[in-house]
Amino acid sequence: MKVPEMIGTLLVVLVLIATPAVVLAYQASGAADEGCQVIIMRTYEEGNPTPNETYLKINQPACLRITSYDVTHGFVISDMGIDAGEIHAGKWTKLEFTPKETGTFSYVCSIQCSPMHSKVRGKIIVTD
Ligand SMILES: [Cu+2]
Repeated sequence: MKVPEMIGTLLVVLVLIATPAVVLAYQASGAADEGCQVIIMRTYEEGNPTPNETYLKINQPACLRITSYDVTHGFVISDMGIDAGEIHAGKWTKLEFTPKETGTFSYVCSIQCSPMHSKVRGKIIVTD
């Protein structure tokens, strides 16, 4: 094989491998859903969910993409009647809803995730 052919073959192989890898990495990053805000659940020992405060607008469709940094967590916003179910490490859960009231709403983890489980919480802040 001549050098230009080798370079051409190498480029084709690189594109064939790189394209799916980039697409998968992008989807796994949680950035695939534009307009969704990301919440990463963590045990209290690992620093609690980040960010700890998430800002939403009243009467505007909200989208949260939630994942876990460590173990399986739950995600419940009691005052909004929302339960996102189990949040698994490395997997993404998409939550869509429209806040109908302004205020600060706590969310909590609903699964025994660590000895300090009852302290795993964050805030959803809905503004005008
Ligand atoms: Cu927990």
